Amino acid sequence: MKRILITGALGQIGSELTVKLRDIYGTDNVIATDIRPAEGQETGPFERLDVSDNYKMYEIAKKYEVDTIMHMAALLSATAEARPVFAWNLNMGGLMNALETARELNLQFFTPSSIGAFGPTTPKDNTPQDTIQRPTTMYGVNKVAGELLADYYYHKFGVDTRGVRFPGLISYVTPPGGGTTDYAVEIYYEAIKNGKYTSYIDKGTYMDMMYMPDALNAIVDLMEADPAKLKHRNAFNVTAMSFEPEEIAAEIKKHIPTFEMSYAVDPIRQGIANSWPNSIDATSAQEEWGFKAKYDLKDMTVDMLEKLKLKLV
Ligand code: AKB
Repeated sequence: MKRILITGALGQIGSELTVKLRDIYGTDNVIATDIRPAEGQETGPFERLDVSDNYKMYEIAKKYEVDTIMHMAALLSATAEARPVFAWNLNMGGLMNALETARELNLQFFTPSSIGAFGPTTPKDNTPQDTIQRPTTMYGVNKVAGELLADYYYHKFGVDTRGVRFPGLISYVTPPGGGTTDYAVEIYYEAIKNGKYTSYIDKGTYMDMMYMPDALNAIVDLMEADPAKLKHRNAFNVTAMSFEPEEIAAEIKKHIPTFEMSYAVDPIRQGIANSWPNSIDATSAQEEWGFKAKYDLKDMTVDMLEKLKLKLV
């Protein structure tokens, strides 16, 4: 049985991860924290925590006697590009505090990396697990540094650090904010609400994506995996699908035939997307801890539209 502290628990991943972990390990064994107030959304223990406050993070972890920390609080790629100094301080400072808390209290540790850890000189198709990582965004620089730091804490201090490189995550529960892949979430909301969507990512731009239930299973499976089988630990490539805007629009049209797609490309986010892979290779995750995604674009679209209709209409 685990007892887990989550940072960024009101964010896109954190909000659903909290519910999933409470289902598995029990409500009181999952301590949700966020810089924002929960405002009645709490489904169990909740504490306000700014991840740059190392003392408070340590105190909360100690008070609840957790054995695991899942550090989800971070700025996403587009926001980090707009505020690079703030992004460095928050993403790296928060990560260091979480790693230090894990070291001092001997906690198992998870934090997500991203396809953003790759850059324009990385092989674009079927991007290998171990390859060139020279990202050209602040977010990418943070993610590569984070992968290396987590490896360092494992090798130097024996902290049980684990992580994945998430692709764009799609969910009907909590919308993402400030990411480059967010278009693939917005498109479903707009399809239901207005029957049309203007994409800030251009046609022909392929990026990896995954449906949230698969992302949550990946976190749980990796954290439960036999450590003896893990050769990589930090930042396994994981993916479920790769598509470009025309393909997701075509899939939506199968259910909403009048759906219309147009384009107003945002040069900043398009530039970020152009620097990322078209598709990544998840073989190491499959071999080392049995990663497998259930949802492809077709199944995800059916589920997203069904759930959003209930939520929005
Ligand atoms: C983003 O677009 O910034 C994130 C990511 C792929 O890490 N969704």
